[in-house]
Amino acid sequence: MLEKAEELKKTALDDLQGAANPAELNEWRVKYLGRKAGALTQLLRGISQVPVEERAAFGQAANELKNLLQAAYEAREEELSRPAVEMLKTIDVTLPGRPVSLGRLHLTTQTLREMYGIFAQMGFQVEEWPEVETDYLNFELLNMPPDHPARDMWDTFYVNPRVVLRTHTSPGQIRSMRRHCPDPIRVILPGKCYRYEAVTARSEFMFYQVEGLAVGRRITLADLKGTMIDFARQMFGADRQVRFRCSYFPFTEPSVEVDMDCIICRGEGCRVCKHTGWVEICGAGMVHPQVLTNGGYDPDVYSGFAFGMGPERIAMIKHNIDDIRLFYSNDVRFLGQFG
Ligand code: FA5
Repeated sequence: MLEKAEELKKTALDDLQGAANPAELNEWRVKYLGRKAGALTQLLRGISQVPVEERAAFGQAANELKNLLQAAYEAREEELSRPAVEMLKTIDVTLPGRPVSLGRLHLTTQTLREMYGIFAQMGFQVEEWPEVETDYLNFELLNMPPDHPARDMWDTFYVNPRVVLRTHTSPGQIRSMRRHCPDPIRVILPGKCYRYEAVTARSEFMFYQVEGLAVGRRITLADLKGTMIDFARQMFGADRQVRFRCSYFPFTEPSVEVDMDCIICRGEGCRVCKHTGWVEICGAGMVHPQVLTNGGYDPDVYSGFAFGMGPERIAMIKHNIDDIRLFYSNDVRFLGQFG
């Protein structure tokens, strides 16, 4: 038995040198020092086979072996943890941490959310409609039958002869009216629009619009005016001046363009406002009686106003950005400046 103990000592110590990490060290501990099935325990269980006169010597040898293995185990454990301790000494834990770079919301998203917040205070809810739209809704139900000259106002991407990438969010007016009729409506309809037109500093082929629509009894142009003034003052500052210019859209009557005094030059005239003192913020008007009818509302009972704004243009005015192409060219040096 004493030879067995000697043999165990040798293999255990050899094995211990092979344990190269804490997991292997633990395996070693279980294998040799484990209380239930460890090799040392197995050896001690064999004491009954040792002649009585040799038991005391065997017991003492087994005990010494146990202490030796335990000490060897602890020494190896200390040895293995040393590199980590050494490494810790080379780290200056008093240094400030490296900043984690976080993404941020795109300027268009920020602007849209700001607009939603302002219109929500006025009772407008957000509703979204498809970007791929039928020609019927994009044009026909908005008073532009095939070959109507006003279609030229929107250079169109056709998916097929009956389906277009919507050129504006105005078809959402019909969709919302048909959804809510005969209830009163106060909604904003944001989304992407597409136009087959040359990309310039002011125009993209893909851009956002926020359509607004209010339908009910006794809604007048004064309501539209109040809504636009309130929006301009909340978005750009309390002293903003707003003016309405006559315009033409086939789906509104009367139609207007809404301008705001230039926030850069305060009406004096500068490059941003092309020296007019005013910048356009949207197209708008009273919903045409035929469009109300197409949406299911009786124009003798109901009236409504609608507007269509470009959030990129709103952001350009607000942040003095002179080129819309910066929005979607994915240059983080530009995008990182906002928010
Ligand atoms: C329209 O699209 C009308 N549907 C607006 C409307 C709605 C009128 C409801 C009456 C009632 P317009 O083409 O002017 O109108 O576009 C509206 C706004 O979209 C513009 O003022 C501008 O801010 C934005 N916009 C238009 N084209 C572009 C473009 N290519 N790039 C960026 N923004 C654009």
